[in-house]
Amino acid sequence: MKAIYTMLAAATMMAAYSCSGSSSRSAADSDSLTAAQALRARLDSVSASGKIIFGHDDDPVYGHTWVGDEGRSDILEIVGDYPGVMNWDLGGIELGDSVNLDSVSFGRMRAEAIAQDARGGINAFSWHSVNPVDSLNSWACEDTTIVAQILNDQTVMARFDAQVRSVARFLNSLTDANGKKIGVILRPWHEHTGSWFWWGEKQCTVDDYKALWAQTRRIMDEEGVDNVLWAYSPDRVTSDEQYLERYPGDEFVDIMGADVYAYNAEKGVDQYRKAVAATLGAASRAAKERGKLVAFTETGLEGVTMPAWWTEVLLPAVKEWPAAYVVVWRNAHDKPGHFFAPYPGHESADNFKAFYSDSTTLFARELNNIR
Ligand code: BMA
Repeated sequence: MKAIYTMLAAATMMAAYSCSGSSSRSAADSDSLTAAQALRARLDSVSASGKIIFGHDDDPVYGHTWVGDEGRSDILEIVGDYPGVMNWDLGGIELGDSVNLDSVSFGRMRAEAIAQDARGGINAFSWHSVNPVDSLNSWACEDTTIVAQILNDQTVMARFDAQVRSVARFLNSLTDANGKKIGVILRPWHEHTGSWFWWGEKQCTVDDYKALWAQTRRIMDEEGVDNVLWAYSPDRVTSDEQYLERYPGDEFVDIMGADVYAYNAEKGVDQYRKAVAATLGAASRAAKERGKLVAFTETGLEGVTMPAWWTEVLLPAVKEWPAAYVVVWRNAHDKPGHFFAPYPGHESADNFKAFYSDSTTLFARELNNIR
């Protein structure tokens, strides 16, 4: 499989390099690209334009006060447009469940991801997977041997293999109206610079973390997954060295991401700005050296408790640290204070309209014109 993987990597690199010379490709050109390469070319065009795509987790499947309706979205109801990126979480697919850890059915997720692609939007996937040792959830991190067991214990490796294959099957099933696979972003083993997941910093060694990526990729390649851009996304770091300490390697990663949350409103803004500068700054520098994309893979202020957060905090941050897209986390319907985007009537909704109108931000409608 090494050979296939190397060929894929080389093809991706070629697409990346040829795209950097011209910011857009003709439709005829894009027919010869894999779905992943076409998505890479689009994101390169976005980056070259200096704009940033706004994204929201689980956007059209539930909002602050509703769940399961069709054709709804808290963002749509405020600005009349869908987010350009939708994030989805695959946690639970490895158990064979029909719904994910937040009760979103995988059938609906597939349909919404395909609809998002059809409207010109982009889909990203995270994976809060259970561990393959005792099936405890991602946050159960007392056992610091899980990753080592995946790599060294045949039985655990076989279970892990099956888990990754379940993700591969889902990603391979994302096809458009012509039966062609759609290009998506996958962001496995995220926030590994923290220690709150079983793949976290205190839960595995540097080498084992890198090997986890290599195993994941090997299995996905075996399954023929060729429609994925891979995103690496440390949580906040304080140095470029820390950002790259567990970087699995250029052959495994297309997007240098950063997950940085704001912890409270006014008081925490300075600290947030510094954390964004350190982490997204590290991502930018690493991406520039390696010819990769940059993305602000997760951010937000829980409860958006600062009415002008969008134009006074997030917008300046992404203008200072350009990235292809920025994703805010979900608007939970069953946890009243757990939301990261506004909803109609929320005190930051008007400010979000100004964020939407800013020439820097891209939502689905405008993104549809960037091909
Ligand atoms: C976390 C929280 C949880 C959720 C998980 C996966 O950040 O939002 O409530 O289950 O993400 O989406």
